[in-house]
Amino acid sequence: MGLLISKQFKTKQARILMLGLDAAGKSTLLYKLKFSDTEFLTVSTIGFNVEMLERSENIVLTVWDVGGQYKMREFWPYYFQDTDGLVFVVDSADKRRMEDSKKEFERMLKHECLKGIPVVVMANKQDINDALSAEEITKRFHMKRCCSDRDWYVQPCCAKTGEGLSAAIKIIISYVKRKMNSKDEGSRSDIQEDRM
Ligand SMILES: Nc1nc2c(ncn2[C@@H]2O[C@H](COP(=O)(O)OP(=O)(O)OP(=O)(O)O)[C@@H](O)[C@H]2O)c(=O)[nH]1
Ligand SMILES: [Mg+2]
Repeated sequence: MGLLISKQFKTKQARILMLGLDAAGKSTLLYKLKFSDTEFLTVSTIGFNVEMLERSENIVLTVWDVGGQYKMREFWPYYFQDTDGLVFVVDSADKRRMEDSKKEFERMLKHECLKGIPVVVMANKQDINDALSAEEITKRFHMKRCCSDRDWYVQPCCAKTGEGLSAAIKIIISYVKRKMNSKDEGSRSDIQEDRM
């Protein structure tokens, strides 16, 4: 019984994959969450950054921030395996590349490894005057249609000031926990069926 209880409350590890076009604000967002600082960031990411975040008592997030430059995108699938949650960052003020961003988003979701994996889209750079709203990005990305097989949310944010980031992390944690719990229940019922 003691063993059962301690297993149930054991800290979980979740792998979060953060993608989006170059200059969307992924690294800014990661370092704002990790260090509350973004001033030292000056270059585009070649390869990836990875940081561990502890935002909840019983879950630790390992966040992978992979470079979004055109040449880097062909390597994105190498990071897909064992992903528990997706964060897709959009520069809401970059209307010229909104369609590119949507195409990369759709391509990512279609990948077998990411089937059913929850996603939070970060409608970043809301501090810029004519940035598209989260509602507008929800429409342009056809979220209801292309995410019908998973939990999803579009969070307005500003990675520079940190506004909206904690809310997004709370949402991704709740989705990831729900997915993990449903997997646990699935495997428990498999064991029961095997026994019968
Ligand atoms: N105004 C504004 N600028 C932002 C915001 N977030 C990021 N930026 C700026 O956008 C630029 C690109 O940010 P990065 O975090 O390097 O973008 P990235 O998505 O990591 O880009 P890659 O590494 O090339 O994939 C930087 O100049 C940031 O200061 C924001 O919320 N508002
Ligand atoms: Mg970066």
